Formats: sequence, structure tokens, C-alpha cells
Amino acid sequence: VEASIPEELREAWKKHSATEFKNKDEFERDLVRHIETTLARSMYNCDELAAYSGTALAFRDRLIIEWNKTQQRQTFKDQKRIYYLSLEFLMGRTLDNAMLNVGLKDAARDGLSDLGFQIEDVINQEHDAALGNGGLGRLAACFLDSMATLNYPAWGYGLRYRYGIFKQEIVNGYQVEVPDYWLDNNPWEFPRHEITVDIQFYGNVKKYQDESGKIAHSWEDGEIVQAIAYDVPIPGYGTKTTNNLRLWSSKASSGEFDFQKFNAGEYESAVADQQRAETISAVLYPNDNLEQGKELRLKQQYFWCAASLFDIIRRFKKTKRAWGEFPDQVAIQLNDTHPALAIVELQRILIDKEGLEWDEAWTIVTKTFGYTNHTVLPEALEKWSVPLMQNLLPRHLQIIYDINMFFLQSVEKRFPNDRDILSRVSIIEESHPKMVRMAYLAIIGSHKVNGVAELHSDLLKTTLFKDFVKIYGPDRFTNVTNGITPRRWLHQANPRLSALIAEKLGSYDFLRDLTLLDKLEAFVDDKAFREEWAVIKRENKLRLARHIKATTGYDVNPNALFDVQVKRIHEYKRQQLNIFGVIHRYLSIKAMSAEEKKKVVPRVSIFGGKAAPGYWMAKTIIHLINKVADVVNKDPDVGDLLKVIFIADYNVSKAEIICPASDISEHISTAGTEGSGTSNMKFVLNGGLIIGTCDGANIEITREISEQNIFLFGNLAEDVEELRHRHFYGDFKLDPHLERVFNAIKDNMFGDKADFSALTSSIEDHGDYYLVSDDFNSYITTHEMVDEAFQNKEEWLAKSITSVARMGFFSMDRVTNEYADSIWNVEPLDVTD
Ligand code: GPU
Repeated sequence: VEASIPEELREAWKKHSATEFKNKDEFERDLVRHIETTLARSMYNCDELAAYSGTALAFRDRLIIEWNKTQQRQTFKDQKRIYYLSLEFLMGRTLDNAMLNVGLKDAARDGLSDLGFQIEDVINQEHDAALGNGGLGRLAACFLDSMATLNYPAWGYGLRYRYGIFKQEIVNGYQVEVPDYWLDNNPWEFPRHEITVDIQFYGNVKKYQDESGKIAHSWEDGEIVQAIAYDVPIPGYGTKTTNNLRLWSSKASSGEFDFQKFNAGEYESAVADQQRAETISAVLYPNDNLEQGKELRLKQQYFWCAASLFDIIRRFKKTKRAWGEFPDQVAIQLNDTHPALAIVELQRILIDKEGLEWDEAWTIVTKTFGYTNHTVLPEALEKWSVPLMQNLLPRHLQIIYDINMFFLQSVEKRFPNDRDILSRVSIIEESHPKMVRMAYLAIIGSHKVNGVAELHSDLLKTTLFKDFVKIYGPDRFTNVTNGITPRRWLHQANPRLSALIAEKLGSYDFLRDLTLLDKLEAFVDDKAFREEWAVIKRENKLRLARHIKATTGYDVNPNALFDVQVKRIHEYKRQQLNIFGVIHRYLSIKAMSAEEKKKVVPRVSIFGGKAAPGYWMAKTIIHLINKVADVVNKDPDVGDLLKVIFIADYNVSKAEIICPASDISEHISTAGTEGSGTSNMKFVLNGGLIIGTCDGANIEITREISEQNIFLFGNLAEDVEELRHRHFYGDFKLDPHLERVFNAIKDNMFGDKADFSALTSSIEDHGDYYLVSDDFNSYITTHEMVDEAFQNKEEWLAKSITSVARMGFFSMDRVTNEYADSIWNVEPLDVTD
């Protein structure tokens, strides 16, 4: 049905078209109206949560008006759009970001104050939207912010999980997972009950002859689950562009199947079906850099890919263009291999439903997709068992086999004398059971494959995907070094530093062009400026100290060196190296005379991060950190010289408090294991220095800010294989300082040594895969250099300011433009034209 209002009636609409508040008074009017009507509250029962909801609704009105205009404009202009497919969007809070992007935070502050509320308290009522695990999910969220800010017509597509990443509680030093039910009181989503897609699972494939006598396939029977769209508006900073994030929620299809059951009196079983369908979008898998091969996860992947593609194709079809133009209208970016089934689904639709020839369809598919790889860790590379896929997606498995056959034929033609290459590059791994290698499918089905930092992209080309470089040539493989949005990670997290920079540079333009920060370098020697810089860091440390006091009960000295490592807990990220270093420091202090202690630079070692619920070694590391904290923090021999803090439930909104408060942060993965890392960038952009290995984006950070301004240590990626090999053949000697640390643990200094034996023996007895012992000496001596440098306050400040001035390269906007030019071939669109 045509839903458009006839021309002659449109004047009446226009007269009453919704308007946006533009100042404090109008904001107050909208806020009070929402509190009194939408929320059914009044001045007699308005708590901070209601004030939050009212404020959010007032800003939401604005966003949705701009969202509507943006969508109309983008549809009318009909340019190529970007579709970013990601199973994770780690958005964090929305209200503060919306206020800043729209540019009305001051109006809101004053308005709230008139009505009896403090804006900070109101902002703090919001629950994080934590639909992601770590860096991969946060990168997707930074993309959305940047694409809107740069006026790209772009949609995010994801799943609307009922439960995001779990909340972490620490009980007796152990991580306990608590479900995160985040949807109550979430004003930022719009259910689109009219936008639904039926998604098929299981069933079987029928071969038949079509009218022209051609062999065709149809996928029949099985079960149908319904996808319902929920839209989240994504405002850009300082622009009218408001893009869309569409999240799919699963529901039982209201088809005949159910009615038959109801009619047959099988009410309970009909409800069970309902629940089974809703399970698909119920929970985010809480693994970071790990794939478990569970059927429900594959269901999630197909459900989301199929719904998103149906939606994209429906939009394309409205333009009545020929299929050949599809890649000129649509760029789909695959955030890791999680959406790789979209490649197969598009091919299926084109050949089975739209009647295109295989080759014609496949050309369209490969021109449409780009694939971003985020890791070289083998345990993170997705493989799906063939029998599992055969059962769940029988037609897709056939198409994968066909894609593979055509691909292997072409490889065989090009390399007739290399028999081995075929089994090495086959999408199907000939194991028991056979497995579908999703990364290979993603490479073969895309026109560009990129890594996320230079070292990582080089490793992809020389190791994991080496054969594919030989087959396709080097042009299919590229690097786009990650970045972060300066809106959230500077302006929102560190408003005072942002204001100081704006004052020096004469405007906030650096938030749209971060390379302008280089003008700050002229002020490095400006005494008053340095002093203000130092004051802001101190206030940020005080803010974190208050959070630590409130959540752990511990007092920390704000003059101490704040040393922070916050990220997912993983052996490759080496929080164990850090806590062993802390124990080393503790033992050293314990052995000192009163005189020697006077020379010690006081430290607060701050940890935060979640372990995957089934990752025992990571949980052991958390346990050890908390046990060390218990002992160290109560030891009168140590006092203020050392404190150990574990901040529970690290998430985006906590990162916004933590990043601006660090003096030094740790990015200490075993060389060659971290794809990029993005918190390294967040810390440096907030005036913290970093200690790190030559890994991921640390290398490019060093290049930008210079070696003088970073503390690098440890073995290089090129030497890792050799060292592991040597350990394997028995050539392993535990570092003597680390031995002293292990002896303390084994003396039950931090509770029962048995609790930590898996951790120490992974190093002593099982090959030290992550080279903790090899890097230990270099690590602790580099920390001594950190202490030394921190005592020279002026030089430390100069390093801090210089580093921030040179961070322009790490803006997400640079990243977005690189993808747009080298992968998507899309142009921005000014929605006010
Ligand atoms: N990353 Br694979 C995740 O956060 N989760 C994952 O499952 C995989 C990768 C991270 C990388 O570990 C990190 O180095 C990178 O900066 C980030 O993706 C964004 O590219």
C-alpha cells in the first residue's frame, strides 16, 4: 500500500511538522512536557532517573527529526551507501554524546539546573549499551560516529541482544558474571514493528527445471523465525546528518505453523517454540578473540545477515536499477568473519531468487563486499563444522562448495604444478568433521581485505593469507590502521582538556580535523599552559580516585604515578606480566631500608577488564590481581608507595573516567599478537604516556610521537617464533626476578598457591607461549625508567603535550576516509543541500 500523503493534503502536515528545541527555554519546555506526559510524572515525584529519561526524550525528539530528514535526503539523492555489518556495537552511553554532537549541552546544563538537577548526575543515570566485548565492538561504534560526522550515507546492522556483555562482580577475589538487562528505560531505540523479515532455517534443497529448462534450486520447509527491526539514531558531530543503526530482534513467526498448534490445543509447545525463536537474539557471546563453534552462534550470524541483506536489497529494488548497478549503490563491510555468510546469502538470492547466472552474480558479490580481519590468533579464526552447516543451512553449504570448486579450479589453472596449494587454500578443511574456513570464504568473496595496523596487515600477508597474496596479487590486501573518535574519547571524556586545547587553538575545529592538534606543539614551553595541563591531569586523577574510593573503599594518593591496564583479560595481552611486575615491586619495597624507601616513586597499579566466563586462565589472573591487592594495600611496610586496584565491571563509561586519569598505561601484548589495540590511542590522546611492546598500533604511535615519548620494551615479533621453538626443545630458563616472584606466590603470600599453579606452570613447565619470562627483565627495567622520568615533572609534561599534539593520525575520521576511498568508493552527502 502506498503510504504517502497526497500532494493536496501536505500543507496541513507541514503546518504541524515537529520542531526542534533550539535554546534553554525550549529545552525546558520539552523536558517538562515529556516528564509530565510521556513519563506520567510531575515536580512532586521527579527523581534523577526521571530527569534523565525526560532529558533523553527531549534530545531524542531532536535526533529523530534530523534522522527523518537525513533519511529522506539520502533516499532522494540515491548515492552509494555504506553498510557496516557487525555482531558487536559497543556504544556506551548516548545522552552526553548526543548533547555534544547536537551542540546543546550548555542549554541542557542550564535548563536542568533551573529545574533542580545537576547535569552530571543526570548523565550518570544512563545504563551503558554494551552490545560488544572489547576493541572490535568499540571500533564499530567509533565508525558510526565518524561516518555520521563526515556525512557519509551509512547504516550499521547488528543484533538487538536482550542481554549485552555480562556485568562483572568481584566476590572474594573471583569474577562473578551477572546478566546485564539493559533494555528497561532505554529511550534510544525505535521498534519498527512494520519492518520484518522472515528468516528460514533447516529444511532441504529441491532441484527442479525452471521454465527455460535450466536446473534451479529451491530451499524448502524447515522453520521460519521473524526478524524485527529496531532503529537507533546516530548523530554526527556538528552536522545535521543523523544515520541509522538497525538492530534485529528475533520472534516466532506468526505463520500457520503456530496456529495449527494452538488449534490443536498445544499451547505449551507453541510457547516453547516462541521462546526458542526469541533465544536467537537473547544474548551476546561474551568471548573476545575466541570462537567456540556453537550452533546458536551460527544461527545468530545467519539470522542477522539474512535480515540485513533482505533490507538492503529491498531498498535497492525501490530504485528500479539493474542488478549490475548493485555494487555502485551498495558497499558492505564485514567486521571480521562473523558476517561472512552474507556473501553466500547474496549469491543465493541472486541465483536462486533473481535468476542471475552464476558468474554475473559472483561479480556483483565480490564487488560489494570488503572484509576486515582483526586478529592472527588461531583460536579466534572462525571455522564451522560442515555437518552443522549442512543441517542448519543446506542450500548455503551447497553454494559454499560451488564457490570453492570454481575458486580451486582457477587456482589449479594458475599453479598446475603446485598440488599442495589446493588443500591449503580450500574453503573446506579436510578434517573430521570437515570445517568451513570462514576467513577464506571472506577473502574469496571480497574485493578488499584489510588488517587494522601495519604490523598486523604485514603478518596477514606473510603468514595467514600468504597463499592468497600469491593467487590474487598484493592489491586485494591492504592496511587501514585503526583510530578512535575524538568526540567521545577527548571532548566527552576529558572536557577540560578539550576546552584548554580549544582555547589555545582558537576553536574546537580539531574535533573535526584532529591533525590541527599539531599546533599545540608551539605551546610546549609555555609555562602557564603547562601548569594548566598539569592541573587538568590532577583533577582527572582525583575524579578516578573518588571512583576508586566509592567502589573499592581504598584511598589512593593522587600524587602517585597512576599506572593503568584496562582491557579484556587475555594471556596474549599479558596482565600476568603486569601483576608479576607489581609483585616484584612489592618484594623490592619490602626489602628496603627506611632510607631507601624515601627514593621510591609512589605508584597506583590499576587493572580492569572482563574474562570470558569459560576462560579459566584469565579468571585466575583476575583472582591473583585481587589477592595481591588484598595483601599489598593492607601492608603497613608499603603504605602509599604501592597500591593495587582492580576496578570491577570495566566498560565504556568507566573507560571515559579512567583514560583521562592515567600517567602511564600498559599495552604489553606479546609482539605479533595484538591486531592494533585502540585504548593505546585513547590514553595518549588524553595526555598519558605508555609502556608497550613493539606490537599492533604501538608501532605507528611511536612513529608519530617519536621514540623519546614512549617506553618500549621486549622481544620483537620477528623473534617470537624462534623463542617459542627453543622453549619447546627445553631451552628455557626462568628469569631470576620472576623466579623470586614465583617463590613468593609459592610461599602462599597471596593465599593458597594452588589457586595460581596453572598460571605459574604455564610459564615454568609448559613452554611460556606468551614469553612472559623472556620479556620480564626488559619490562621491569623499563618500569624503572618510567619512575625516573616521572620525577622530572617538567620533562614529563613536555612529553605528554608533545604526544597529544602528534596524535592527529589516530582520528577515526582518517580511518573512515581511507575506507571510503580505498575500499568503499563512496562520497559524502550534505543533507542540508
Ligand atoms: N578484537 Br578477532 C576484538 O576486540 N575481539 C575479537 O574477537 C577480535 C579482535 C580486537 C583486536 O584484538 C584489537 O587488537 C583491535 O584493535 C580491535 O579488535 C579492533 O580492530
